[in-house]
Amino acid sequence: MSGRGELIRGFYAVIDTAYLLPDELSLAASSLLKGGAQVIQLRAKGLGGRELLSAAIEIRRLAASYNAVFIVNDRVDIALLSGADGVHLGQDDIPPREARKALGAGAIIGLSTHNAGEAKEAISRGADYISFGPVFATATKKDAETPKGLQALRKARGMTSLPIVAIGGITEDNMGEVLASGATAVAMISEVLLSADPCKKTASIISKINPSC
Ligand code: TZP
Ligand code: MG
Repeated sequence: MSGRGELIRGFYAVIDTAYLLPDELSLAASSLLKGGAQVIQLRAKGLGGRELLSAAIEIRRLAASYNAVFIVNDRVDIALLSGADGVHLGQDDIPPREARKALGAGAIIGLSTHNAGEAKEAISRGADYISFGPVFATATKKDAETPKGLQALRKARGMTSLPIVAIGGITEDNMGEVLASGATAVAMISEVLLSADPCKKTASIISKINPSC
């Protein structure tokens, strides 16, 4: 393993147009970064290239100022043009090896997986980390597969040495059992973006993952 995915651990923050308007994206990113997020993904299904690029450039700038990793969901072109640290790809998106040709050897490339077989082949497909899910039921991703559960997460853990970002229905309350089941990081969208104070919510999640004493 190359180790490019080593920075993907703990809390994996996602800024998502499922809950935010385009002009709310950078303020939300700034709240989560202020709360201590060390990894931030921009997930903006359906946003046009022009608006998406402008949000990505702004979030790239914010993430850099907090020394955080910035990942763009789906779009290799937007990752390249915004100077992101990497891209997160679905099973049917541009293959990781092709994405690396565009983004360079140092890019962090994530691949979505949903079962042990996909987790197993992710290294040979050139991924630096995988996501696994949905672990639990989610209302955020309308076309999400049926929930996989913690047993399937443990099985995926046994199939790969890559960092695993667990996603789907994860909350501050259930993240402990998700991490105990082998996840390297937990991604939460609605739990944070729909909370009364996303900055404080992020800080609280992070303090539970990395207790300071
Ligand atoms: N992929 C699998 S589930 C999901 C994605 C993008 C959505 C997770 O959102 P939430 O609100 O944390 O359940
Ligand atoms: Mg995708």
